[in-house]
Amino acid sequence: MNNTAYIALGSNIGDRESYLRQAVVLLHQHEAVTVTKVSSIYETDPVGYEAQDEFLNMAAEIKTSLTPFELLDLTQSIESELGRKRDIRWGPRTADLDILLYNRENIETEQLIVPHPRMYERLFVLAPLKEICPQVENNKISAETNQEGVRVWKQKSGVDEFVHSES
Ligand code: A4P
Ligand code: MG
Repeated sequence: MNNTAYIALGSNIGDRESYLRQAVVLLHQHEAVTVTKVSSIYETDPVGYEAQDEFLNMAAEIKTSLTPFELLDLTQSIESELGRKRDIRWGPRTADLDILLYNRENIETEQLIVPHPRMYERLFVLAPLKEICPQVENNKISAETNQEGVRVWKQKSGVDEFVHSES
């Protein structure tokens, strides 16, 4: 478990908070992953496609012995496990998990790009990430980062609390 990675989580259909919690539980349940920090949950206006509902977004810090590509397999299998419960083709997804950072590695392949290419333009990624990741400083939230459309929806807690809290 000697690698540190940060994952962005987003959901904009169904019980959004429940999907975020389930995704964190599924990450943590993997034998090679420990979730060490979770951010607050933010409610955010959709970026990109306008005709969709508001998102809940958050970030999680993990320790892992998985390689970046193994981690991508895991995040994609969690997305499909949670997505399978709904059947909206082309619709917004129940759970989106993006790998933001993996140690300080730079990876550029067709399958995986780390740091995530659009993270520094997106306040819905940076606001939660900044709470839990010392690498991300305020000065990285640049003039190009749109400051609007991102509000704290539920305050940060510990991982155990986050996973067990029902409300
Ligand atoms: N991929 C490459 N690098 C990575 C990485 N670091 N992490 C590849 C995860 N995947 C990575 O992703 C498409 C492909 O990207 C994968 O097959 C993988 O090999 P996807 O998750 O299947 O598709 P996507 O999420 O629709 O595409 P993308 O480009 O990740 O979309 P975005 O940019 O994440 O946009 N507005 C708000 N407020 N909040 C949101 O969370 N999310 C989106 C999705 C749009 N607007 C939003 C939000
Ligand atoms: Mg994605």
